[in-house]
Amino acid sequence: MKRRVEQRGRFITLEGGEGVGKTTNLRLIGDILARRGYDVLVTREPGGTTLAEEIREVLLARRDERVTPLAEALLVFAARAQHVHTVIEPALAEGRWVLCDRFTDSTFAYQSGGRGLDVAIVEQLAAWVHGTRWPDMTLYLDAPAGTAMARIADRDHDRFEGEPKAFFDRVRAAYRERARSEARVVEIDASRPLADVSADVTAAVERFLAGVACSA
Ligand code: Z5A
Repeated sequence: MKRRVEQRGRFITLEGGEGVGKTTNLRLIGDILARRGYDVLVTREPGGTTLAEEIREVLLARRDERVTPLAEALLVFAARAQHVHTVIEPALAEGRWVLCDRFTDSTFAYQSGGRGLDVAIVEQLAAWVHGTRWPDMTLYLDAPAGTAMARIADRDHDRFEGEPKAFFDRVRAAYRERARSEARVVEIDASRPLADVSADVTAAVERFLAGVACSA
């Protein structure tokens, strides 16, 4: 496959609660882009570098000590600072397309919506860590907490997955609020069968690619 020469890369993120199908659909998008000849980097948050993956383990480990919402947010943004500056920005500068499983919308949803941290603190940290860098498109996969949790019921629960349903209801409400207020966010009903969800994901990516072609 001949590689496309693009003037700049694009940054696409997938968001949503646990088990909604982010990882599954990220693979699908990666395949669509690769077939079109784009040079794709697939990554995730928290994570994407050795240090950031270590911070991820700290964040997800179940522990007796209560982790404050601010400490949690600072850990998330420490991982993000490393990831953005050593992986995401260099890849975009080379014209690569970056597909990322979660980004700062997750922090608004989990640390602010779920934990109750002041939105202004998340906004400040985001401005500090990644400035004006925001995804070009975000696909938000929406499903009621119970639906998605049932899909991952058989695996060991990390510190987040052990939270009560009310926590995930707040996370979902915060996501939906962001989906309404941010033009880059495309909301997809992920409570339906995977084939239907993936068809909508494919259509959204095709629309985005058409827009990129028009602006070239
Ligand atoms: N976190 C945070 O608090 N703040 C932040 O800023 C960031 C993250 C960035 C780890 O994230 C935790 O980090 C996360 C929030 C916190 N908390 N939790 N929990 P993660 O992304 O690694 O965790 P996750 O959301 O739990 O990932 P996941 O379980 O891999 O979910 P997923 O990627 O959305 O789902 P999947 O692996 O693609 O699918 C799960 C299963 O469902 C699988 O068997 C699929 O085949 C199946 N599936 C998928 N779609 C469907 C449909 N439509 N129907 C039926 N079955 C389906």
